[in-house]
Amino acid sequence: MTLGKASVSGSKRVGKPSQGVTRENARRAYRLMLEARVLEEKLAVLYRSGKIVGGVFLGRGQEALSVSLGVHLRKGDIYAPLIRDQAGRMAFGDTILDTLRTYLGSSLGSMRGRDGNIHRGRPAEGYHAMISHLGAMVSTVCGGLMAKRMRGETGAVGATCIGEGGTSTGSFHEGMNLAGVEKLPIVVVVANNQFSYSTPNERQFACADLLSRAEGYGVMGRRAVGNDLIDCLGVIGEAVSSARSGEGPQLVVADLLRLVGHGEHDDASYIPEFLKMSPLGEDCLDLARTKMLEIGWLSDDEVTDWQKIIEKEVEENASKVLREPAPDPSEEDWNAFSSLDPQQKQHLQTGGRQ
Ligand SMILES: Cc1ncc(C[n+]2csc(CCOP(=O)(O)OP(=O)(O)O)c2C)c(N)n1
Ligand SMILES: [Mg+2]
Repeated sequence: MTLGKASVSGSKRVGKPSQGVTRENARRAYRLMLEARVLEEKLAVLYRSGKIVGGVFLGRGQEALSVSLGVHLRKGDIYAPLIRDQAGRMAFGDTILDTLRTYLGSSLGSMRGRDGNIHRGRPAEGYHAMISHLGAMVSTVCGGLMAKRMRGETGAVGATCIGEGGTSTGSFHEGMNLAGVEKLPIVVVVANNQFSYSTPNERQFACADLLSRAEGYGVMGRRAVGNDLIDCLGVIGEAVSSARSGEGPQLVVADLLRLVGHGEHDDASYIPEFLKMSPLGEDCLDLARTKMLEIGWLSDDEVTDWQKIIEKEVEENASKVLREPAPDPSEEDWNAFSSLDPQQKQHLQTGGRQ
């Protein structure tokens, strides 16, 4: 299938590793998916026990897609994750410890206890802090890439993920249009989980297929099977390497289902049973494990060991963070940035006076 300026692929690639799918990165991706799943299960427990103030939004069912973008990025790239991207975040270097510190409001975390969940980032490292207003992150990635271009830096890719509902916003359109006009090396992954909170797709957009939007923006469009790790790794790997080699923006659309509510406060009772029972409703972790066992890229013993190691790490970190200090208003400098280098800090404290 051809859309935009390139051919579109959604074919299964099990047993036929393509660029972007190797035993090594599939194993790394699977382990990161497992880490994200176990960590998010703990976050849900902490939320229900009243230890987390604010919303908890999980990526259960979307880990394969999310991690596939994260594992193809490297140092120097820009990554702007969205609410269901714990797996991608971890692939880009986020840690179990810092995630827990952010959710539990520890002053020792990268957000110094000022954010309660998903707006954490390390802008200096290309890890953009999420803006809640949907669609806005396409523009921040475009801005980061334009800055690199103006500084003469080459070889970097910018990437972000968005839900299908977010593609209905004006910001998404403006960002995609800018990316297309400037031929920026950006990869935008649309996680089409069929619902925007409780609004189904037929109330969200009128085009038959979100992928057809790629043509309108003049960018390459690709389709991935959203809950199939091997397919996602292959399709997104190709998208990232096309963007990196100067072929311009890439729009990847992947169908899947979130296997939880919009947030932990939502029971998702509006998702019909037939969708849950359809291939979209299959758990990407189960699918990945079955396929990787089949082709000999994983063993049952390894999965059991990894699970135990991760559970221990999550439990130990949670106990430690629960004992860490909350922010102290009297010690707060109230600067807008979560982390400042010493020079920035001095500049802000002295108002630029030496
Ligand atoms: C511009 C804007 N409108 C509304 C919201 C509130 N909101 C946050 S997430 C969400 C649903 C988003 O749906 P979708 O983009 O499909 O992503 P999903 O939650 O399904 O992963 C809404 C309406 C927002 N953050 N920004
Ligand atoms: Mg959605």
